[in-house]
Amino acid sequence: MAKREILVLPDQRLRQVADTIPDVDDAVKQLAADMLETMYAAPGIGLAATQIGEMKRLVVMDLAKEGETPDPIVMINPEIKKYSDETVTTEEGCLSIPEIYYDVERPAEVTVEYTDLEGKRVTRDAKDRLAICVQHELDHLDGVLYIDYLSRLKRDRVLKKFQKAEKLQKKAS
Ligand code: K1U
Ligand code: ZN
Repeated sequence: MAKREILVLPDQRLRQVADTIPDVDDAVKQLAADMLETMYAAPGIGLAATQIGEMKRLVVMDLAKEGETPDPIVMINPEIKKYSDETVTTEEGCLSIPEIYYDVERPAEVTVEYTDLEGKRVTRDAKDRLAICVQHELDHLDGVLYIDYLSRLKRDRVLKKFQKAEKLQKKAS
């Protein structure tokens, strides 16, 4: 396994749409293992392949709380099949937009279909934090970030902050 670098805003690779994975081969299994290691090290509760510059439709998650047994979830070619009408507003963060948190309103429950590491197509109903994390991670695969759901004012403020940080970093190196 290997820890990978997480891309940070304004990296434009975060805006690319990921490609479907044709087969669950050893390279996909290795990528999933690297992503889990990267997510646990961050630490985070989810990670999409696009966040490490791999334009593949693969996400990992672990919603187990501190002290609980780890519960890694790997979703290959995930698709949300059903959204609840009921919505919920929760605070979201993103490993590609560090140290920023905003409230986002999303459907409270979703049904997600995905291929697991054994190559089996699985259907899972998600609610609570898992439902929010699934939506956040699947958005990444389509180049969508949670700040896209904020007002233009808030989104532009976040973008400017990271553009400025990138400029300063380039100047220093
Ligand atoms: O996709 C990502 O950038 C990961 C992101 C997932 C996420 C967080 C909140 C709502 C929806 C999706 C994170 O994991 S941010 C870090 C975080 O939430 C966390 C970190 C350590 C312990 C508990 C939570
Ligand atoms: Zn994110």
